[in-house]
Amino acid sequence: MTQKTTHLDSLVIGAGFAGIYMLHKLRNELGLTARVFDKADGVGGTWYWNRYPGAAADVDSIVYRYSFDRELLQEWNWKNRYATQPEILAYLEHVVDRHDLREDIQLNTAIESLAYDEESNLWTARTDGGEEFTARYVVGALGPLSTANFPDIPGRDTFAGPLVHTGAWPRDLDITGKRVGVVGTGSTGTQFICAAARTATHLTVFQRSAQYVVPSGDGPLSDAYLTECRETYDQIWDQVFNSRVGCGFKESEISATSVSPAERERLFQESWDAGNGFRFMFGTFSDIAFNPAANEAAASFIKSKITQTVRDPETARKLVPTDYYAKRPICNSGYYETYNRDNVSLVSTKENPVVRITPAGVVTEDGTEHELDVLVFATGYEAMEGSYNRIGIQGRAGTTLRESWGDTPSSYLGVATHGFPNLFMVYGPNSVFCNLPPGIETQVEWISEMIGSAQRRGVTRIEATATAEDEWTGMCREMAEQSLFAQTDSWIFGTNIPGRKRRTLFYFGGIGNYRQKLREVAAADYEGFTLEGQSSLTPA
Ligand code: NA7
Repeated sequence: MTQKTTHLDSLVIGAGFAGIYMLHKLRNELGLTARVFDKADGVGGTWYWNRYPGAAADVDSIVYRYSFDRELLQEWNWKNRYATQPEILAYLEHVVDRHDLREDIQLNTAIESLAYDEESNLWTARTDGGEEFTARYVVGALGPLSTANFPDIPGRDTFAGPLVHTGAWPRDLDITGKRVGVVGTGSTGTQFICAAARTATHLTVFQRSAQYVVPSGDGPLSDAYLTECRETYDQIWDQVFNSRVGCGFKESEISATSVSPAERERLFQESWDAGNGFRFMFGTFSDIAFNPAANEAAASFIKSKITQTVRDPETARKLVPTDYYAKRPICNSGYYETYNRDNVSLVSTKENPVVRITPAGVVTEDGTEHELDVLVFATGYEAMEGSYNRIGIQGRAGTTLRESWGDTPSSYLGVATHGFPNLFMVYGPNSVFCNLPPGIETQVEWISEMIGSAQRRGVTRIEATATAEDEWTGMCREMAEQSLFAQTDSWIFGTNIPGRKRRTLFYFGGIGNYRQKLREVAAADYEGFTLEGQSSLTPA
């Protein structure tokens, strides 16, 4: 049987924040034929899959959105300081309809393989439904956190009730009146814990590492505040795009060790009262993530809040973290207070490890069988390379991306990797560590400008050089090593996955500097890329 192959100018994988905007750029602005593929039956990416109770953004909603559609900034208002999953999904659906993108989004379709052919200079994509597409440009908008880390605990498949990962929460799963267990206390787990405690009969938390959690300060946004934001959006985005973490607050420029202990306490308390994890880490002092003494001051403040809040001393002891305050900062409404509820219990799996899962629940080393109706894994993701390694991607000379990356995934500028011409990534390895919507917008715009420039000049092959990629990777590594983040285990360095070698997965220089670097590379005629060829987009 002859396989029918459909040719597109460009093909995008993933229909989340990145893929939706990429389609708009490629099709509506550059005039290319383009199609987005997503294995889900709806758009939204992360916000499609993460339907667990309590799922919400923990960056202020006024900047957890696209900035490019200036009219939409005036029309779409969030209700609360933080947007919930259903609200963000509704927003993304609205953007898709507003820009007439739906007809070029093919849902229920996973791309299983991608292969580059040097002669034709085209990528061939095969789907799980047996379809075949060719395209000059491929953009991976796969989401840095989309491949679930699902620990292989003995007996995992024997559990009698629903056993779910938060990143694939079933639409019909209601935990009201159930005995629920949750493994994992990252930003997902802590959100889930606060919400689940309110509806479950009993919630058992299996905690591996205690977390530093600060209040979110969530609440309704007043009309006056929303009006002010609508009137000042130009300034708001200007600040976001020239900042470090892009979360919409003024970042501190003073060292925690340059002020008196009383002043430090005052600023920590002020930030604690205002709420938000990024703000507490980057808005109070400039050096919490870098200077051990500054970090210790912030950590002590949070630890004192834990022991003041949690009534049972043994529970409080387990909740007090022992490592640096140097993971992705977390905030929530009433996290520590949740442990004062009669229906919540905490198991420290460092002290009392989980040994197996049975049909009835979870057995810990002390012999206790924790009986459960629902078992939830909030155990995070195989960050960055996980989603790319799931697709068989073959570049030049048949080399696979998996082989090329080995145990150190890398890229040039977070957007391209040597040996894989015309393949771009939104949030590939060593992209900027910041609020994701502005980070994503930055990359989508830059990639589409580069493709647009290639189109105008008759360039048909764009490829990162090995040297540029090595330099970028080395620089990201050196920068990360100056941060205390490098001294804790988390998905930011790939060390949440057992047996993984520590690797740097982010550029820690801030979104402002990152954008500056992108501007410089573009101004130097895409320095670090080779640009070749003179042919039309449509294959003969
Ligand atoms: P995270 O931040 O990776 O958190 C995962 C949690 O699961 C964390 O508490 C882990 O403990 C725990 N974990 C992971 N594997 C295991 C095993 N095998 N046993 C017990 N506990 C385990 O994922 P999230 O989904 O919360 O957040 C990911 C990002 O999504 C977040 O940063 C936001 O940007 C959005 P650990 O701390 O590693 O000891």
